[in-house]
Amino acid sequence: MNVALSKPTQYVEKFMKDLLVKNPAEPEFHQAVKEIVDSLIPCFERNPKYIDAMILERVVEPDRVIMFRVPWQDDQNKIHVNRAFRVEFSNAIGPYKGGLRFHPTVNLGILKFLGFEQIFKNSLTTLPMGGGKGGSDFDPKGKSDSEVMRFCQSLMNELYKYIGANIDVPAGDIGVGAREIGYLFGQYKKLSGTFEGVFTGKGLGWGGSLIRPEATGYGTVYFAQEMLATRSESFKGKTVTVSGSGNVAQYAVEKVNQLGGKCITLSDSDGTIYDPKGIDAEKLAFVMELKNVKRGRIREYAQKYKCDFLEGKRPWNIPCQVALPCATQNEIVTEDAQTLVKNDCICVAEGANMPATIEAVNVFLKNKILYGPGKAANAGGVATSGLEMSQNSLRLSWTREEVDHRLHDIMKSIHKTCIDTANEYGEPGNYVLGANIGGFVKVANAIIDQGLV
Ligand code: NDP
Ligand code: 2IT
Repeated sequence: MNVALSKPTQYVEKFMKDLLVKNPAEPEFHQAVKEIVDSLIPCFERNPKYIDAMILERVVEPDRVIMFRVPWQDDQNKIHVNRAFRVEFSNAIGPYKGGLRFHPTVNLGILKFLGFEQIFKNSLTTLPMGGGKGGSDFDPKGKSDSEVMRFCQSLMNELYKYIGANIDVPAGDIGVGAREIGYLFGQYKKLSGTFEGVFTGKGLGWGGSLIRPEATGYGTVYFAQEMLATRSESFKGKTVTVSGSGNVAQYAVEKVNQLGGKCITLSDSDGTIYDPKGIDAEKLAFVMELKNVKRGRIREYAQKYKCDFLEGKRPWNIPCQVALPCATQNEIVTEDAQTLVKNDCICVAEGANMPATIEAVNVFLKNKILYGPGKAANAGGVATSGLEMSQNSLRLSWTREEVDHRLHDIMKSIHKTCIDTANEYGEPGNYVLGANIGGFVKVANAIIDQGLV
């Protein structure tokens, strides 16, 4: 017998159909929107005002998308042209805020997925930040420092018109770290003639915040710690698999080590290293030097520490109790999720943005393992960016302990929002529903309060 669909369900189905027609060829954006709107159905059932005010239709349309050419010259004077974007998605609750990604796969659909997620992630942090994202299909791999500098300067020659401390505040993401932020900020300063908190992730000597480099990885582990505590578990003695070997992965490993867990994998786009003895502090220092200074490949770890390198593979076949995906989107597909569950993994916390496909997420939810979606679990990075903005406004800098304490409190508060919201909607332990409704309501109410703009 066909059960009649309730009005919000029909509304969301129609909404998704229209979104696909209106935004063709943006599969990652479709995926991010679908994940959110499906879990908003119970919220719409209780609050039809959000349907009447057409909040979804308004919030999936970015305030604006800026797309531009970035011409630059390599060290042999050859000319290259890349494409860059800034998606200024929503400033309902604060200035646009979100990272810049430099990776050859970057396109508008990927940046729209990231910008859309960012709106609700930033809302969850409790801090006043809107959502945005940007980046370029530039590939920093194999480029000299001067090539990266010229590229960043050329990009900023256009981007500077659209950003500002109270307008839009970019930061790092894949391929954009301390070096790139330095060059981008320098050119912004040169063009605008102002020294202002227009970027986060700045150098510690020129307005950056202590703990910002660590914040996403630490925050993800703090969030996982809270999830584990709901089942009277902790990191102590746990075996942990981590993907990626960049900023987020490195500091996730550091925090897991501090909490008594053992990380046995790291990866990059070439493959995975599997070190059953664990990546201890000394080995992690080697990874940081390898990745951040020498800009080498993770396979060199396997050569140095005589462990396995799984060419072209991700870490999810290796048994673990906790999995921390910290590389990129859609790196966990259905079979990976099934393998993790089969191997008795009890907790997945996403350091990366949307690392699991919708089908993989459903495997986690169905099997009731602790699953922390990125917009909650990795919000510590942008939350600490928010703390950097506060310090810049105050013209003060807080100590390492102070910032770490605030970060830890924010992660606990995000966890509580997820748990409380999931309970309120009769879905205890469903962090997807908790994060999506928890993040959405504040933004939706702000949009209504501020009128039709
Ligand atoms: P980094 O550039 O420092 O590191 C990225 C890592 O992921 C590298 O090991 C990289 O390997 C790997 N990777 C990137 N793209 C791919 C791909 N297509 N396939 C396989 N491996 C890939 O970036 P971050 O650590 O900053 O970012 C990692 C994730 O965390 C991203 O999803 C990002 O959006 C998210 N995030 C980052 C935050 C931050 O503050 N930095 C905040 C919140 C989320 P390789 O070197 O081979 O490319
Ligand atoms: O995805 C993310 O939250 C980030 N890349 C960090 C954004 C920020 O503004 O710090």
